[in-house]
Amino acid sequence: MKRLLVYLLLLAAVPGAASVHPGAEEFTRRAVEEFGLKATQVEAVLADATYQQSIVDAIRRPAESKPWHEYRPIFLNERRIDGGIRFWREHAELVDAVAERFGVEPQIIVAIIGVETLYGRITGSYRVIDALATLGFYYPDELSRDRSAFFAGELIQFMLLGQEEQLPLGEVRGSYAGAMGIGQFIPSSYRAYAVDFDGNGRRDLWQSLPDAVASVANYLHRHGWQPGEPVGEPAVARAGADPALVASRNYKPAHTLEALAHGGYSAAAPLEPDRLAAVLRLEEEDRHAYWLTFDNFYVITRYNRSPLYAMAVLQLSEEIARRMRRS
Ligand SMILES: [Ca+2]
Repeated sequence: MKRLLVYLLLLAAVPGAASVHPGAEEFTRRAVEEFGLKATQVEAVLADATYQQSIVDAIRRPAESKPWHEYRPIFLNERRIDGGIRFWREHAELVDAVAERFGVEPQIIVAIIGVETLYGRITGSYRVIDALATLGFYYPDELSRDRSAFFAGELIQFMLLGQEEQLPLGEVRGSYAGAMGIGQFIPSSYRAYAVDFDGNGRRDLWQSLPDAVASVANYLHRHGWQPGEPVGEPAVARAGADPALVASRNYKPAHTLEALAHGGYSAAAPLEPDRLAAVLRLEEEDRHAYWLTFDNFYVITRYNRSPLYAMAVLQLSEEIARRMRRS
């Protein structure tokens, strides 16, 4: 007991108590040397950040690991479709102004906000410092890819963002992965792509709908969105179609439609044979469904790398737009 007390006293005497998280010392050195943060500030954030088992549990079972036929109904349902129509109508002036200004179809902007947060209703209840520290310092070993460095980097970005936007870091809330606000921006994206659209001098992705909606559109615009260009088209795979042409992980279009048709995949819609596309294969209950996806689809995967996510955005946007035209 006495030995423990001495140890605790020693620990308290060590400046910064860098042992709060495994690797915290190296993290702090990097934050200070490479990013110019103050050591005392970094240490205060690390001391405040708390490991959360529920965050580790959540990263172990992301929705994106489901097959398409289970993933689709999470986003393609009446609640989310109706919600999108209501959101668009209620904020039509803003949505249309942003669509025009950034050159992104309004239904795509609405659908992303719908998939991310049910139109701003669910923006996440984890403290962002807990989310990023838990995944940055305690990323579960058994997952195929170790993304701890990514999340530790985002924690540094979050501290920089806090300085720039005067955020009370310990109070900011977001998803289990540290995504924030109506459009769920991770800190590096917030810093790089968030815009102040209401002109009050701050980029506020929680309280300012103009900032949040414009930031989603700006993100897509800056990643190369081309208005009026196709996103994806249902395709038919003939018997013996080349499975090596099916994309995995990277949906950057790499083959011409002509080459894909030669390999067994063709779209029902008439499109230029030299247009580049990727082949997406989706797991339906009893078969595979195929799509040809284009550059704009790839841009949506820059928002969230899962092709299921991008397909949900595409289908939700089309359904919302279809019903808006009808009404
Ligand atoms: Ca603003």
